[in-house]
Amino acid sequence: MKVPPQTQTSSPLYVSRPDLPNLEDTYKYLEQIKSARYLTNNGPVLQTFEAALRDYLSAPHISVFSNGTLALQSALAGFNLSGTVITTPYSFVATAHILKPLGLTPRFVDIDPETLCIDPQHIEAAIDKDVCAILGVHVYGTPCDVEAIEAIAHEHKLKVIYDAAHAFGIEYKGQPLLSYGDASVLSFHATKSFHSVEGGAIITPHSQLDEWVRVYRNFGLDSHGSALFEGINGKMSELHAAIGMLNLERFEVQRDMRKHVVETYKRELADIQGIQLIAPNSDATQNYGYMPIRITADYGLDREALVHAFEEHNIYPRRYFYPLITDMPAYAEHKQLFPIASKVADEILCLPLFHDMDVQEQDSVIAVLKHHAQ
Ligand code: T4K
Repeated sequence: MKVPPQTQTSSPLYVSRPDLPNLEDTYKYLEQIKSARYLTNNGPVLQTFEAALRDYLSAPHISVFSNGTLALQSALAGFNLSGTVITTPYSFVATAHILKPLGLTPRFVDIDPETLCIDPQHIEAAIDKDVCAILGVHVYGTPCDVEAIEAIAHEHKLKVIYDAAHAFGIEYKGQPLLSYGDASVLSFHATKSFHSVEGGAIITPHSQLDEWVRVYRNFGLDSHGSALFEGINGKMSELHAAIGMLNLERFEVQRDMRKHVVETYKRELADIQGIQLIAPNSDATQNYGYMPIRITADYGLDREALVHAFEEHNIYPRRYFYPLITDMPAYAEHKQLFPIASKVADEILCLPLFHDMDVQEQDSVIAVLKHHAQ
């Protein structure tokens, strides 16, 4: 199949195309912030945003941060852990990066070939006396095997923290996925299905953790301005909170628009030899934040050649997550073979996906994939 000339998109087609809320609505918030003369440090918009998220996510406790990485680091800091944390090599580097500054050592284990999340059997095999916690990632919003992880953690008295950067609004067996574990951490980065430009949040059932991270995110200061411990600056500004508020109102509409794009991809790609779709978990809802596919040996090109072919058409899908964290120079001492994760990392490609992707843009992506099929 020839790629017709109109499939060359005029402007670059990236994996995501973040969008701001309606400027008039944004302006109203800006006026409110301007007249309050309160720009950051747990201001009124931030407090409204936290309350709105608490309701929307049915979260027992939620604390909003300036980004997901600091939120994740703060959640682990709050448990005062020491030793080794079992985690996955198949994630964005931030998942592992937060450990060393806390004096924790990662122990990476392989993933499940279906969910692409950390495999409980490998967790179990990796437990020794040094292990204090399990750090799972709900990759692309697909739940980890939360029941098996809970059972392992219970048996070995381990904390469970979920990097839920991709899991905004997901329900699992009718419950919020974020209700599993000792804490779950969201990212509100601009490229996420729900965003506040930059931002993140910790959801936890533990009121003590919530109280502690609120102090931690503000330099560890008490109400008299004296530091109780060495905290950080993890505060979200009023402007970011305002964007978050407005995006929360638009989340479901945009999610349904992304669902339509994903369903079109799935329909069009289902019969292409060598393209493998990632099956969703039938017990979970989806937020359609990513459109991952696997380019297997039966396809006409290998994944790297396909990326180049896309680039010739001004299309930039992303290899989330390649290389594996353990194959990066920063983690050289943890390098080892993870048969499943390595294979997935070599085959994965996340296609452009955003709520207002137009038909022609999506057709151009599909045409490239069809053109290079065997
Ligand atoms: N845990 C997991 C599992 C994560 O995926 C992430 C973040 C975190 C933790 C940490 O959360 P945060 O601290 O970030 O809140 C992006 C994001 O920066 C990162 O947030 C995200 N995961 C990761 C999966 O993707 P990059 O390096 O791929 O971003 P970048 O700048 O290359 O953007 C991707 C594409 O999107 C670009 O090709 C262009 C387009 N784009 C991007 C931005 C920011 C735009 O068109 N406009 C924009 O404003 O990491």
